[in-house]
Amino acid sequence: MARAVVMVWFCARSTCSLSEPFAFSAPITNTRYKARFSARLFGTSKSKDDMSEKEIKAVDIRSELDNAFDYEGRLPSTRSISPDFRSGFVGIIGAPNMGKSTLLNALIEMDLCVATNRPQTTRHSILGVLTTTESQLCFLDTPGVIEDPAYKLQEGMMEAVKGVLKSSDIRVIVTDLFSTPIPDDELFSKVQKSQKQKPCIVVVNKCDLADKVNPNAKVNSEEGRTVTIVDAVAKWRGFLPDAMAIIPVSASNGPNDPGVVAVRRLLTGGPGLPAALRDLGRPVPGMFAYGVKGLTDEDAKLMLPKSPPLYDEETLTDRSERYVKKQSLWIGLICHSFQ
Ligand SMILES: Nc1nc2c(ncn2[C@@H]2O[C@H](COP(=O)(O)OP(=O)(O)OP(=O)(O)O)[C@@H](O)[C@H]2O)c(=O)[nH]1
Ligand SMILES: [Mg+2]
Repeated sequence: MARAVVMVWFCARSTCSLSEPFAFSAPITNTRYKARFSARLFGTSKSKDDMSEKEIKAVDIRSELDNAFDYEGRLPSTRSISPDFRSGFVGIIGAPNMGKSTLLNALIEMDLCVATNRPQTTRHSILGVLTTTESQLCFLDTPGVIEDPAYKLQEGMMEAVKGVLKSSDIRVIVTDLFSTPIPDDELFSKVQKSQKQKPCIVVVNKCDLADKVNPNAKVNSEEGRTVTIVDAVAKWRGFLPDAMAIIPVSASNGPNDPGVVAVRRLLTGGPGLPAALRDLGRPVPGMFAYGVKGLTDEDAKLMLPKSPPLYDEETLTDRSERYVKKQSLWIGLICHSFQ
């Protein structure tokens, strides 16, 4: 219905512009053109009695459009929203192959993004929406950050990451048990510099592998690498002292992994964040910022701004149903071929 109204609106616009060409005396900017065009077309200063049938039709279509869409063309929610409702964008950022897409799928409990062991599987940012009764998280999965983009596609991918870094209200930095940031990485230093202004949490992923590596391997390991959860958390606390939390996670265990549950509750502002953190086992030193012993639902709520939902509560992604089906097929094929 909304699409049909838009079509009619465009037709009305083009008919008017063809039949009533403008006689502008001076070159005008696109903005001025639009302002004069819409003033002429919709004639806000005119009463309906002075309008032609075509103008009245245009005004009616415009008010129908205004009623159909909320700000920025998004569909308004039909349910009543509490004034304490929170919503915002959560950027999922990290080096290639850390498990960003696996984490997003686990957080929203949906196979939205393809996750493979091939680095740079994700090529553009993908939106996944999680709506609860009190908040809406708009997750943005991003391509893995690389130091020196070698070709145009990679440059574009890094631009996508920069965009997400800038526009997200919360940053989730995903690393794995073994990795530390690339020294002098431009994007990571941006995160470091703004960690006081923009809430950030670190996910130390692939913790299931902790039992499979020799803890003494760190003695001979190359500089910066960690192999235990304790070391990884301590190291990341050193890089990001103001990070709200550093959570050990095994994203490939799915939506009910205790780490995934803790991250979800932290981002939604509870309920039940302290219990979820307790379920992680004995607190690892450095999980919380210096001097902080634990986090409450109220602490977590401060991360997201108070705002009505940005998307209709039925929205799960900005991708089409066809895209999601294709992803599931891909995931199925990949799992099958590696069995
Ligand atoms: N063992 C283990 N493997 C994981 C975990 N999470 C993800 N993986 C695997 O790590 C690989 C990379 O996962 P992705 O989710 O595609 O990683 P990504 O960060 O999105 O990668 P890019 O999109 O290429 O940047 C896949 O083979 C996943 O199955 C985990 O918790 N444990
Ligand atoms: Mg990915």
